[in-house]
Amino acid sequence: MNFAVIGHPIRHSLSPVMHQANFDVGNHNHTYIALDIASAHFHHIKDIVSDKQLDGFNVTIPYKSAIIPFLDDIDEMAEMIGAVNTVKISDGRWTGYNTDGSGFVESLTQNFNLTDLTGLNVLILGAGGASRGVAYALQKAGAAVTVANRSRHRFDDWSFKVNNIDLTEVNKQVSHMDLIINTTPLGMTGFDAEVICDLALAKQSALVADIIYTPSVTPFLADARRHHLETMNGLDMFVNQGAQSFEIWTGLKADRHVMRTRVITAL
Ligand code: SKM
Repeated sequence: MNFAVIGHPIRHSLSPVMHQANFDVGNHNHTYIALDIASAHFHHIKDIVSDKQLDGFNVTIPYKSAIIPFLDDIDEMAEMIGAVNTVKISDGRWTGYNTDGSGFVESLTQNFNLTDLTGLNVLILGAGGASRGVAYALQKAGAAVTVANRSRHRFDDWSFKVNNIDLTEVNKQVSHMDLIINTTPLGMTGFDAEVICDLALAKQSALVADIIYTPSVTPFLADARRHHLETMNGLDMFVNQGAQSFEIWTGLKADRHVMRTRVITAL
């Protein structure tokens, strides 16, 4: 089978090496390429995909919403999030899924041993596309989610309800949060390193996550560690979203361990 990741730019993507590692260990003869499509050509997506004879593909920035009008079907989670990162092609029909949020939720079990999220108080910093996926998946799993953003307008086009607050309110809410997640690009290599939440106010049992994995310890996670809080970065979310895509495409279990090791080597 043939797969790809579609985005622009796409050179930085670790999806091809990560998926190849899983194909190798499973003795699969599949291919996985990175396809850079400039926005002026995105409307040719159907022809590009059929030319490459793809059986499925991942979608990354900036096309996670733009792909939706080209789909024949969309899974409930992807529809609510308003973003698709996985497309499965079967008998010519395109079905869209979102594995980013569910990949994040899966990583909570792996890193924090968190299985039952019912009633968990979660604070999410940032209201971009990634935040939407993480917020919806957590809410669906039973967590009580609060999302903080500098501009409240960002919530206008969310298709599900979430408790939303202004960033200036964050420090009043931190003390009763069980899980605090950064989904802003702050702290990513090449971005501002500002920490926008005072973790000195967090309870001692609070878990702190960042969806960034370069650097592996963001200033936010370093701050959490200084306050002796348990932390996790975005590496497992990335691995899990890819593993879940493979599982949607093939119905087979992906080898997360091999995929993770390959990504760490590439980093
Ligand atoms: O959602 C994922 C996407 O499936 C692949 C990706 C990448 O290759 O960098 C990043 C995320 O957007």
